[in-house]
Amino acid sequence: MKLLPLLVGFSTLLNCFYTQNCTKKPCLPNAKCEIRDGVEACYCNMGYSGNGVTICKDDNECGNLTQSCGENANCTNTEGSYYCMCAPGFRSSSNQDKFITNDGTICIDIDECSESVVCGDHAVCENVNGGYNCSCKEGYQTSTGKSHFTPNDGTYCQENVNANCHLDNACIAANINKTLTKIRPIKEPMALLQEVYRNTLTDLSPVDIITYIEILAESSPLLAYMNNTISAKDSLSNSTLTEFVKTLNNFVQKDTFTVWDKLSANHRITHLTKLMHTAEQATLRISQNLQKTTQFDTNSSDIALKVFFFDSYHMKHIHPHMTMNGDYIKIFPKRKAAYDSDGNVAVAFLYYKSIGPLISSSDNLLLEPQDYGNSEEEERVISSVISVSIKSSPPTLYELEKVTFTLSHIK
Ligand SMILES: [Ca+2]
Ligand SMILES: [Ca+2]
Repeated sequence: MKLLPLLVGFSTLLNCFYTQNCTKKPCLPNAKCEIRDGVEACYCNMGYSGNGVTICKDDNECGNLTQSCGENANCTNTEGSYYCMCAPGFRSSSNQDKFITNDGTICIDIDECSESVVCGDHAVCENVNGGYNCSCKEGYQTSTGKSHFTPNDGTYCQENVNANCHLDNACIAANINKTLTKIRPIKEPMALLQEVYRNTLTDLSPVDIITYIEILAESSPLLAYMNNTISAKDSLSNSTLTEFVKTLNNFVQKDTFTVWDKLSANHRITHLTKLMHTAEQATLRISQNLQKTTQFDTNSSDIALKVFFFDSYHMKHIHPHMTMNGDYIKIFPKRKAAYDSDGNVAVAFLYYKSIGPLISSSDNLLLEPQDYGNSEEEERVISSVISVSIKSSPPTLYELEKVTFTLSHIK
């Protein structure tokens, strides 16, 4: 189609100098009699093709090439001609609705957000190429459940009940029950953990955090469930522990601190404590499924777990400890005259890299320490947090003499 303007010029030239009446044949109305290269004949007008005498058929300029009008434009064929128009969501650079190929016109995205579209109350508008999206502001959700909408599709933004109900115990309880009903049918530990992981990966609200901590706490006994016929209990225990740590990490990694910050210090410390307690219980329970003496490690970005499992015959030779980023913890069992009872021991160390600020008694945990002045009652944890939990069977098999910690300051 790049040839078109050139052809128009050429044709005009011919019209000026060579138009004559044909002596032998009558030409069709959309043809002219001309002498070209010394030959007198009927020639179809620009935009038509044929012999000029019996046929002059419209050229379909739009059909010859794809995108003959350029990007983001549509081509319309007409009798003897054609025109281009910008696609919906675009406007022509010349401000003329119609244009032809290569006349310098391009189609530019319309910024609906700044020009015309209002997404409605509690909504934000995002301009995109060829269109725009409306979505709800934080704390609001669409009435239709869609993530994006356009103003005329009947969707509007309403208050997100879940995001704001952390101050209301009845609302939290209702949300926990609703989620439990959805999750209870999942009986297989890995599937359950994967479901919680998926639901806590992004876009957590304060009530999500509370709800899923409750779910984990309630499911903690189930996480250790293994069908007795399972022969590979060791490897299943290891993969359950890995999945568990990966899921826990969703709750305590630094991205979630803005969500935790929306809870009062009391709520925050209560639920975080519940999470840590659940982590200890669940890791011990899962570890007790191990069949042979084991030392197992798993890490996520903000949590590490180290598990020791051994029987009374190996007890003398196992020294449970954990070293992580310069922090160190070791436990010492009571010396006994003889390790003569049969039984086994599970020890689980959990290392939380970043949760120090979450344990702060300040209601504004995201403030830097120097920003909240000289409030002397303020308590802040300035190291990572390590816990150790022990379960022996029988319970008297492994009693502690002492625990030693070395923790470095967070810089
Ligand atoms: Ca045409
Ligand atoms: Ca746009």
